[in-house]
Amino acid sequence: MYENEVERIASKGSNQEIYFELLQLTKDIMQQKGRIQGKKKIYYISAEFLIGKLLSNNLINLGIYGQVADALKRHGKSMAEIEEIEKEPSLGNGGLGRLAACFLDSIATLGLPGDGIGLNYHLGLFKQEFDKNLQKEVPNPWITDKSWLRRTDVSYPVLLGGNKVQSVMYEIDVTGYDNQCNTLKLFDLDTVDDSIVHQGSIYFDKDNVTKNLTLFLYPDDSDYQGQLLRIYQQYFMVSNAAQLIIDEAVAKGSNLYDLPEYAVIQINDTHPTMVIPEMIRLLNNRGISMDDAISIVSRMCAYTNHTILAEALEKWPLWFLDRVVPQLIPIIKMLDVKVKEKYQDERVYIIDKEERVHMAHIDIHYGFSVNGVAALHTQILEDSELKPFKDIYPDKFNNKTNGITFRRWLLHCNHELSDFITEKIGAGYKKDAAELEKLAAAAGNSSDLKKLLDIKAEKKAQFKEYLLKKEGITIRENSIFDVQVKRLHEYKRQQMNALYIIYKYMQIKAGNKPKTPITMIFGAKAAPAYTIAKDIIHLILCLSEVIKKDAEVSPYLQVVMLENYNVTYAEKVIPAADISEQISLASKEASGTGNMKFMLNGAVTIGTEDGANVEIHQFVGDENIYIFGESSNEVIEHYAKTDYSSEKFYDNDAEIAKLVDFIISKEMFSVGDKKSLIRLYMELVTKDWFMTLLDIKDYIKVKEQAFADYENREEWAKKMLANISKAGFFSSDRTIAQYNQDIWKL
Ligand code: 26Q
Repeated sequence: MYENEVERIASKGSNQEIYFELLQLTKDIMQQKGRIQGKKKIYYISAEFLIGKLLSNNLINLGIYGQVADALKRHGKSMAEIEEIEKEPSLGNGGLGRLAACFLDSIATLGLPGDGIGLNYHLGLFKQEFDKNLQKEVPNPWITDKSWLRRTDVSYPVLLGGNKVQSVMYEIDVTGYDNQCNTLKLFDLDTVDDSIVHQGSIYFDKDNVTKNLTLFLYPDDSDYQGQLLRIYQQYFMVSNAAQLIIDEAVAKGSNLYDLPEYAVIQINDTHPTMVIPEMIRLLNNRGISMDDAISIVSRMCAYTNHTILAEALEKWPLWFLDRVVPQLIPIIKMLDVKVKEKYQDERVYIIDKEERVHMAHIDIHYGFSVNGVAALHTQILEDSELKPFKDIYPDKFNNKTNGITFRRWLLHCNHELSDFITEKIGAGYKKDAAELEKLAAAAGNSSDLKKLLDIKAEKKAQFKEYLLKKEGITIRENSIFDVQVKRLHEYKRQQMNALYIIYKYMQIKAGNKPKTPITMIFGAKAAPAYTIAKDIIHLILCLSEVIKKDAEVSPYLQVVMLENYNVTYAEKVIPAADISEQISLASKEASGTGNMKFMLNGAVTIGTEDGANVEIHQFVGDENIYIFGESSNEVIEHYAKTDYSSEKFYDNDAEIAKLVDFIISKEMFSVGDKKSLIRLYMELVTKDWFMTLLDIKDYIKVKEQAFADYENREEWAKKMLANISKAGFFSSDRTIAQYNQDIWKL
């Protein structure tokens, strides 16, 4: 099928032309494929869908990637060049948004009727540029004339602060792997004015909501600036969602009382929580009593929690909500009164003493399911963070360990490895990831292990080329690639990795040279208002420069901070990694999903017992992972007793002090901003909220062990193999099958 068409397109002159014709062809094929049908449908509502570029992914899922790639090759082109034309839609911050995108792929692949509902941000997450070793944020538009978006004539009235606006719905088709299509529905307003965003700045008039509602995606820390607009966005998203869900159910024959037989809503963190009062309000407007409306909605909504950081749990002041969504206030107050009538425990109230609305509490009381995203995370929710709720509703709580789509994170980004796996165990693992287990037995001999190392070497060489072309940076392809890529956050502890670099620098200076040179690779965006996170980026960039300029050290150690790390960059760097850094303070990383992507691509993890690392550890066993640091229980106890003092570690341990002092050394001041370096130094010595100094020594120890082990190439290849063959559990197909089995019941 499509041979002639593909051939015609591949023979076009410019990459531009080829890309846009392939885009159109792919869209046409998806349109013809037909929708996944069924009485009951899952609506995955999320403020973020970090979908990444779609061309290759869609071609793979449609089963014509190979055909297109071959045709291009015959005409002297490569898929990689064509992909360069596509702009990445960065409609998410990080893990939560990327998870939503992986889930859409798996929902369609499993043939389940399910759509994503979100917002059509005109600018994705800011584009990061480095200037004088500092992060700068630049606007990041992604919508071009021809794109994956399809404008529909679906439109709903939404009340925004007393004014009625009319929405417009766009769609992006989501094709399952070897299956039919679902859609991602993104709502927007025609009145939004892109010209408000001036080049070089992301500041704009925050008051004119109809002009800027969907202009940009909020960064994941809230600087309490422009929060009203964030609430407007959330309400706009869920009001559209609720109207769409009701319309679709009614069209299928629902009398509204039986709505839960037609629709189930997964609430992705608390960002879409207002769908609960909004849905109640809409049903009530259609003549259904309040009590019936509450009962109907409560049987439709399920909530996923993605964080235990208290400061990240959404609590909006009541007067704030009153300004933006006055129509919801009576309903929220009524929901709160019902809770207060039943339970005398302040910790479970929706509206607290200070008149703040706890969004998660609405979800837990008025939804039928609450899940965490990794075993440890769910355990912590049940035992401490949400314990009062667990006591009231023991049966609502459940765990759904995150997963990733193997189509993007193996077949697409590492076809060398997936071809090798197919050769060894057949193609069954592409639809049933559990089959990857077979690889351990099928590929254990020396020549197979050698092949694994060769594939890794090939991916490292490819990445070296990419980096050179993209950023003009040259790295040694024979060095160890040690990679930490994720959002910049103190709890993820990039600063601890930086302290290790200082340690290694000093070691090399003292004559202890590593056998194999080391390349430390970072990629991370810091939220624009998160000062310490930006200071950490500055620290890493300064270290990179100091080391580069030092002729004694630079042959053995190189530090690279990738500019504008995003999904596209992840697809290039993860397959090239030898070592995966997953070093969050135990108890703080809900799950992590990068950890799974690295594992699947044969990197070995250095990590704490946190999030899904715990499960990765259980699967691969002690020999195939490097675990260090205090346990989550110990950490939780430190917080409870407030007995951790970084100052003590600093004062009592000269080796630690030496590392930290280097941040404010004359070497660093010669390339960096004194104020920023001193601020970070002070933070580490006097606060260190995420306990870097607690774990640093243990971290250095296991890292040294990992680098020593790397020298025995065959033994290392066995670790790689163990990681790949145990990765099957972390397929999002498994995760989604469990969501469906336990929660959605489609
Ligand atoms: C909230 C209010 C105002 C503005 C922004 C936000 C906001 C936006 C995004 C708060 C949080 C986020 C993103 C959170 C996130 O990505 N969490 C990650 O979710 C992953 C998927 O479950 C987990 O693997 C990670 O451990 C978790 O950190």
